Amino acid sequence: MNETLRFGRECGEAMAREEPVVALESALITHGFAHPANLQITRAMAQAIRAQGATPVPIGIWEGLPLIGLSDAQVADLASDRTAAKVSVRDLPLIRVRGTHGGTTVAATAYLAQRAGIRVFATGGIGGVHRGHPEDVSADLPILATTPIIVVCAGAKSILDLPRTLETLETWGVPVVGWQTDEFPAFYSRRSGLRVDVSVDDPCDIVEIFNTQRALGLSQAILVTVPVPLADEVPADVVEPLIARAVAEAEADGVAGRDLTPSILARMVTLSEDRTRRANESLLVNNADVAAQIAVAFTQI
Ligand code: PSU
Ligand code: MN
Repeated sequence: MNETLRFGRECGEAMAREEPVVALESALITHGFAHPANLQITRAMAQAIRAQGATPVPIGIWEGLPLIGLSDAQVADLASDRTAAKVSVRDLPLIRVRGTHGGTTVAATAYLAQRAGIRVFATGGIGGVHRGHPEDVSADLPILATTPIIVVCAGAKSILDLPRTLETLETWGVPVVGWQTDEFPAFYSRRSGLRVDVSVDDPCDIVEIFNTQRALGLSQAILVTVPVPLADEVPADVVEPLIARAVAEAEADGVAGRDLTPSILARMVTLSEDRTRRANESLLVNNADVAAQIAVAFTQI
C-alpha cells in the first residue's frame, strides 16, 4: 500500500476483512451543497450504503494528505469549512505543500479509491464537456479512461454538453451501462434521448463486466448510470430553460475553470426554487444504494 494514502479506522478494518465498501467523493461536501445540507446528504448516502450491508468510505484531503475513509467528525468539519479547496487530480500533489483540507472531485476520488483497492464509487453526476466550451473538458473523463473502478452516477450533469460528453467517453473506451434503462440519464431528469451501451438490472452482471475488463487487460472504468427516482425528477422541459439561463449568466459573469460547475449548480437551485437540490439529493442517495448492491455482489460471486 502506498504510504501517502492514509486509511480511516473503519475502512481499514472492513477492507482487511474483505467486506464490501463504497467510496464517496467530498467535492460534493465542500463545493456541491451549502451547509448543513451537504452534511445531511453525505450521512443519508452513508446510511443507504450501510442498509445494504456495505461500509461507506468518504474520501477527501485532510491536512494536505489523501484520507481514505473520513470519520463522521471529519466529514462534519469539511462540511462547515468554507476554505476547503476543490481538489482534482492535478491538485493532489499541490495541496500537500499547503497542508489544508480539500474536497476531492470525481476524478481525484476515483483515482485515490482505485489506488486504495476500492472497486465501487458512488457520486451524483460526473463532469464532462461544457456547453459552448468544448475545450473545457472535466478531468473526470480522462481519469475514467485510465482508472479501473465502477462509478455509479446519474449520468453527466445536464448543465454540460451531453452528446459531446458521451462521444468523449466512447473515444476513450469507457463503457456506459444503464441501470434498468436504455437511455443515458440527464442528472436532474430521467431522460436525455441519448442511448447507453447496454442496459443491466442485475448487480452481478456489472461485476462480470468489470472482471472481464480486467481479464482483457483494459484500464477503463465502468460508468453505471442510474436515473433519478421518478418522484424527485425535474423533467427536461422544466429544467432546460433554467440551464440555458444559468449557463448564459455564468458566461456573462466570466466564471470559468474550477469555479464554473459549482457556480452553475448553485444558480440552478435558486432558479428552480429548490427543485434541483431535491432531485440532486434524491439521486445521490439512490446511487449510493445501487453502488452498495454492486459492492455486495462482488463478495457473493
Ligand atoms: N456531482 C454533483 N455535484 C457536484 C459534482 C458532481 O452532484 O458538485 C462535482 C464532482 O466532484 C465533479 C465536479 O467531479 O463537480 C466536476 O467539476 P469540473 O467540471 O470542474 O471538473
Ligand atoms: Mn472544467
